[in-house]
Amino acid sequence: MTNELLQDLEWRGLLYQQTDAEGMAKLLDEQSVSLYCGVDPTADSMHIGHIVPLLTLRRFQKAGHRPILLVGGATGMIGDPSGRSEERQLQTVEQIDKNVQGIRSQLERIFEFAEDGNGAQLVNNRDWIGNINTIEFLRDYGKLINVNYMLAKDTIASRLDTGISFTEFAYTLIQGIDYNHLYNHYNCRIQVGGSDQWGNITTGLEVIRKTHEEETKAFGITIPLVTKADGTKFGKTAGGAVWLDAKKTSPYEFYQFWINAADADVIKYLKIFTFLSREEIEALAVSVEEEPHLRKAQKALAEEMTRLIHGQEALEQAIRITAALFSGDLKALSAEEMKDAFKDVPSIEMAKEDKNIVDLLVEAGISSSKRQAREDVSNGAISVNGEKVTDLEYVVDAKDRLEDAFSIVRRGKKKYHMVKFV
Ligand code: 629
Repeated sequence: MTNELLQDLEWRGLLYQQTDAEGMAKLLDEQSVSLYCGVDPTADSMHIGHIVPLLTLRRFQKAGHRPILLVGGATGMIGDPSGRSEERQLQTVEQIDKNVQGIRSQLERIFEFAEDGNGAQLVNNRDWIGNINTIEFLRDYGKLINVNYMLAKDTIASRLDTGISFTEFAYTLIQGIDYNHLYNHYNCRIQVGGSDQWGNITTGLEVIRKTHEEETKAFGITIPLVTKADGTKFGKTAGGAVWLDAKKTSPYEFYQFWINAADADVIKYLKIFTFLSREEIEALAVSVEEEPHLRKAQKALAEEMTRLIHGQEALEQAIRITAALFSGDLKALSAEEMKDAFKDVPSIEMAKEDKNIVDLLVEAGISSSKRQAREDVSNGAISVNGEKVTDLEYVVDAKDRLEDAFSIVRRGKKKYHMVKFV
């Protein structure tokens, strides 16, 4: 393979299946092309599992090709059965429209859009799928695809035992119509997706082939599933998926997710998710080998990713929270940052009234008895909002209630509690 872009994708481990590797390499050598990837609006935010093919599209864009981002306003009405063992719950149109908005705004942050050159373009398949009526669908498209051909697809075959509705069965054909539409109207030549999309991508190529008399030149590639060395599922934390929406996963949590990557995984993630060069990543690989305690690779990964998704300011905030938690010096943090940093620590509700520190420690269950509480305070083991409290007569009052609602109490080196005043 000589094509530079494809060589880079190969090195990054981003190529899984290809419909025609040679043909695509030749095409990319010859000209700049349009290519697409679709996202269904099943939630109002994407999560990090969605971005691998999208970032791959960005790599194509940096090499001079034109990305088309498709939001599935129509396909989202049905739901892709790929990789699912059960029928999906239909969503309301209102919900889907809301989700389309959310996804669109996230795509706008990852890509640069422009009507000309190789600027990214955003399309919604409801704009064309929504205009096809039932008879047209069955006559113009249904006839192109044999049921046997569809039954042989992994995602459908694997559902035959548990059952699949006609609706979900037909999904792959709708995605196929999309590719054909983009091939005809945008001269789109490549569809990219995760490995679960192989069946849908090849259906599209089938539709294109069958609706054109001349020889067609369209391709499909899939990207491998991101795996973890310890065998657990990538992209999940105790709190669930890692979302791009800052309201669902705060930039600090997002930063923490990446910084916690295992040594055995971090170089692979740098290759898949960042735009750092091969030289930079290889230098970081040496660092993981020779000075793993510095966690340089993890820091680079967390910085690149947080900056990409949330911007420089949010990255700096995440670094500030991380440093404050590490040193125990909370005074540098705003109330907002405190809330974010301590989202997962045990929280206790108490009545909003002024309270002696010893009583508070006992009542909140932070110290096991009054005697213990006195000892803790005298020993200097207790701090409120990062300020050490050694006076047994200290009263926790309005000045200690951040946003008039909570205080962070620390006992010992690392045991944090959030006391919520209600
Ligand atoms: C119409 C819809 C198209 C082309 C694609 C689509 C969406 C596709 C799908 N994709 C997943 C999704 O939306 O369901 N049928 O959640 C998801 N995708 C990103 C990757 C994926 C895939 O957005 O392709 O493999 C996850 O990594 O599951 O004309």
